[in-house]
Amino acid sequence: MDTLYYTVGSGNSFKPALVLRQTGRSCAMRGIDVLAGQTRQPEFLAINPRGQVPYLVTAGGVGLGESNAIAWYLAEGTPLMPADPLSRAQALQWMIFEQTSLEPNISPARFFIHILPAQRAEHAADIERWQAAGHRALQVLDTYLATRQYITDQGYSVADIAVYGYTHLAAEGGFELARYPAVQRWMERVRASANYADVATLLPAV
Ligand SMILES: N[C@@H](CCC(=O)N[C@@H](CS)C(=O)NCC(=O)O)C(=O)O
Repeated sequence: MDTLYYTVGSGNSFKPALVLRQTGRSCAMRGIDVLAGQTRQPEFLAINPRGQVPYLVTAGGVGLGESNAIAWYLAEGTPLMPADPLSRAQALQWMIFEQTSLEPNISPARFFIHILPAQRAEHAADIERWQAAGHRALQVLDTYLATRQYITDQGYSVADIAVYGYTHLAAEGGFELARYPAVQRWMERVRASANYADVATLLPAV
């Protein structure tokens, strides 16, 4: 059986976990305590030398990192994977946008506001910068979603899950999502998808 290493509360770990849930694939789940430094310990570095979660080890012993790559792999051959070449390319386009414009801004702002608030003051300038860049990315997403239901032309897919991963946690990073009505309507559609479950349910505390 595959094994997914995850950490509690993480938008990145949430993505493959939701794909697993919505495809019904079975997978062993192993919680790693990032705040306690477990990703930097020799036991975990022997599994993933990059020291990050999520990380998938397949039943055949092959390791796979990067949340969107793991989600993509798990979605292959299921209704969550767009079938036609253009929709697959659209999915990749927005999954790369997620990793380059949304996640790098929403995730650290959320980390120092919501997860480690004791360090918020010393990162105030960074938080301001992350929020400004994150808002620009959310505006791009809102404009895109204003005229469509889902990320690709083929309906709900792995790309929606990837983009939703941190977008739906953005309020915890100080982002006012009321500014993005199309994003809000799309998030409602994601939450209404079959077998949806939230972060707390999918990523139990270690
Ligand atoms: N681009 C990576 C980012 C993964 C990442 O930043 N993981 C964090 C938790 S959300 C982590 O493992 N941090 C622990 C560390 O860097 O030691 C992905 O999408 O999977």
